[in-house]
Amino acid sequence: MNRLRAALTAATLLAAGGAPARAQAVDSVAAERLAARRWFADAKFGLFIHWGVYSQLGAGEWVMHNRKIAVADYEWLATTFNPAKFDAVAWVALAQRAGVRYITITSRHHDGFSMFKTGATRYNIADWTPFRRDPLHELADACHAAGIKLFFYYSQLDWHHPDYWPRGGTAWNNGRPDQGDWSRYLAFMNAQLTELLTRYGDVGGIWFDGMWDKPDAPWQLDTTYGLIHRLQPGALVVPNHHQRPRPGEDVQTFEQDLPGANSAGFNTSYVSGDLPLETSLTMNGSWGFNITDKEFKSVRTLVGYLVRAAGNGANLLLNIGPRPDGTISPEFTARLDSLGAWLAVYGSAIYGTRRGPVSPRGWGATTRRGDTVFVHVLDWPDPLLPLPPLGARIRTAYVLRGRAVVPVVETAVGVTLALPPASADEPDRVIVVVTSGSPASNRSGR
Ligand code: JFZ
Repeated sequence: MNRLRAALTAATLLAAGGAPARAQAVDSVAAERLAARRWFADAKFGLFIHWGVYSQLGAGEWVMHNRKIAVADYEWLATTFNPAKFDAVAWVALAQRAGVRYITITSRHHDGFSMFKTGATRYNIADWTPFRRDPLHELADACHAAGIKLFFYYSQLDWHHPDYWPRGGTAWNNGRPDQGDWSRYLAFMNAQLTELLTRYGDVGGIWFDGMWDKPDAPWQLDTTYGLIHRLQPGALVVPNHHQRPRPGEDVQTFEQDLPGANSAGFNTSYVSGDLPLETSLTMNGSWGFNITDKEFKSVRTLVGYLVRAAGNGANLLLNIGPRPDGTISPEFTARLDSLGAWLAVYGSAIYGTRRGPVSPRGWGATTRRGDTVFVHVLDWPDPLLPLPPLGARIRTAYVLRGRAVVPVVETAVGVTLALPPASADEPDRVIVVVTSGSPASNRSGR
């Protein structure tokens, strides 16, 4: 039945001169969502925030599982959570300085503790802790004032809720009853998602995680995705399930990997041809605050990830793990400030681009906007850079920083650029190549 429908859609598109690969993007997806997907593909850079009760132990967001903490003990820990220095306006000011277009924050992680005021459980920051405030509400207000979109990370896996039953692959004997009502759990999640999509103004989307704990459970995704799209037609569903995208989903996200690379071992090598893409990345080795993890990536490495993500047509969702008092450690803020300073000069080669005519290489990557191709040279020792044909004649080429003309040799077999000298303060030499027409190898859509 689905296959018949797909075949008919493809046939219609072919008759109309369209490409069958784009069938999913145009197949019954509301105009608001298609526009939101384009906005997302233009955005290119987001800030991921992992913050919760676990931050207090300074050992990452999986500490409840890793240390086999009992539900009752973790519940006590939650009663002491009081991030008195939390300042949503300061967080958003940092995000703005960094040049991110959106923030994705943990509304509820696997520990099951809700970081927002909810009527679905008392186990939430406003009702369970001395803090009493709703930090997500404050963050939503600050984001809206600054023109930054807010996405909510939402865990489908829950190590606390009694109705998360039967339990999944990460379960341990933590004091929960050996019974539960799965349909009640689904109703609980849908009730919370309804709150998140009706009380916080315009939401960028929901970033789902944890389904992989019980991949074959009856998640009833159609119901949940339908609810989201009904409540906010422009909200995107971003699933971190490490599988091929399903109907109702809007973005394919890759964890700790560029699209298709799968060095982490749990991503899929399949890359969607029509959905926008995203790569989530830790700045050190941890998502939640980890007090001993000092393995911070250098600014040069982070610029490289942003550029290679863009060269793959993907956004970079770069993570910070704020401290339990609500402050953000200087290792994070310094790197975000440096990335913002870099984007202030080179942002035109990142924002609003799609992947370029030459797929990412060892030396770097290409992006493009309209007739302009940006050649990002990250690592190349020689004065000349040979490229395959760009698919359109070159009108002019120049160095983005300083605008010096770049000599170009164009032949039938390719293009050679004469590069400016590398310098220690420039992680990415960007050559702006203006062509006389949209390069043939461009894909539209994402
Ligand atoms: C998931 C979360 O578990 C993690 O805490 C963090 O929020 C990250 C962004 O997303 O990470 C995963 C998910 C699945 C696997 C590994 C890490 N897996 O299946 O091996």
